[in-house]
Amino acid sequence: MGTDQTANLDKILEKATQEIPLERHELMVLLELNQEQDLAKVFEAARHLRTRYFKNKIFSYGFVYFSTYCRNECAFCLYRKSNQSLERYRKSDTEIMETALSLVESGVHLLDLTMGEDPLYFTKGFEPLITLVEKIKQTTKIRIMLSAGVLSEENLGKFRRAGVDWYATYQETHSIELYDKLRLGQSYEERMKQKYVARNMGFLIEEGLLTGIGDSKEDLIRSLEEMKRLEADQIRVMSFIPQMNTPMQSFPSVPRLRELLLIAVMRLVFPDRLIPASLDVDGLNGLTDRLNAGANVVTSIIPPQSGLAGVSNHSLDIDDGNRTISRILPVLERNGLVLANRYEYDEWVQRRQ
Ligand code: SAM
Ligand code: MD0
Ligand code: SF4
Repeated sequence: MGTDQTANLDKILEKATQEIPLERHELMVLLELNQEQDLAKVFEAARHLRTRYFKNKIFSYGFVYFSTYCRNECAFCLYRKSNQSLERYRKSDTEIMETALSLVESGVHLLDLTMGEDPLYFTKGFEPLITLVEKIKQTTKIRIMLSAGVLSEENLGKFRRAGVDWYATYQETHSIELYDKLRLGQSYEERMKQKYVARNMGFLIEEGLLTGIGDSKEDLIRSLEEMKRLEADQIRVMSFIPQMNTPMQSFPSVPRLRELLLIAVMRLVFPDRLIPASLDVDGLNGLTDRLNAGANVVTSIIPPQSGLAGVSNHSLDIDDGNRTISRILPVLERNGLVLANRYEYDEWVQRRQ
């Protein structure tokens, strides 16, 4: 970078630090960075903003992928319907409850109840799941996120009344053209609309991106604008991990720095929001980099030997216990961070509701 460009980057970061909204051309400058010393400056500014809103406190989410059956054909996903090369599971109510209790006991702040768009629920109804969610809520009082795909307004309402706090459905991209190549046969509009419907019902909303799936810098800027319009409470980006026996199994990969830079840019644009560092992408080894980039929630905590899978990495770090609170604590400590208590997380959610 020449002197002028360095001065320009410093100016952009100063503006972000003062929380003056960045313009498109400024976001473009950030997204084009690839030199280590420039990235280090962006990460530092991101951490500075995180500290302003969250001090050194980090939140943590338990992940319960209770059914890997799915009626959809997402080109990037291992669990797409036509992939017959994997054994699927659907956990019983008792198993889900046991997992929920053990995660809460271990100290997570929220349970993320996730499934593929399991045809069983979509044809026979969500009543059993709604009853179970109600029971988990009453027993543990934990915050709950539902990641079950695109639900009808009626079902969303029932889950909200049963005590679900968050609704998560990631658009992956806000380029409609690219979306159509990724979420094959699924309506862009409908998926987007349900997030607004859910928000109006009082859910907190998580929006998410996949990077390394053919997304351009312009697409990413559009995504940031859509996230702003949606007023998403939690925003994420994950690197695409190629999956065997899927249409994108040989898709060329992009360097991890792209995800890290995006985490940092998200923090600059949305300083007071929650931004995950997912253990699902690079396991425990990838946690420090994501925290350094400005993330403030560790997601995809999974109890070992529970027979539960991840998504982008279906088994990495699970059975050896690396996706647990006790293993993340030393990593937080090494980075000058601590785990928040449940009360602090509840307070944050309450303020946004
Ligand atoms: N079935 C629900 C849905 O699609 O909204 C919820 C679970 S889905 C498996 C959760 C997210 O996992 C997807 O939205 C996508 O962002 C992510 N994911 C799926 N396959 C992935 C892959 N190969 N690499 C990285 N992330 C992936
Ligand atoms: C995670 N593997 O948090 C989970 C998943 C779905 N709401 C979340 C992608 O990384
Ligand atoms: Fe199904 Fe979700 Fe995977 Fe798409 S991303 S195939 S909806 S589990």
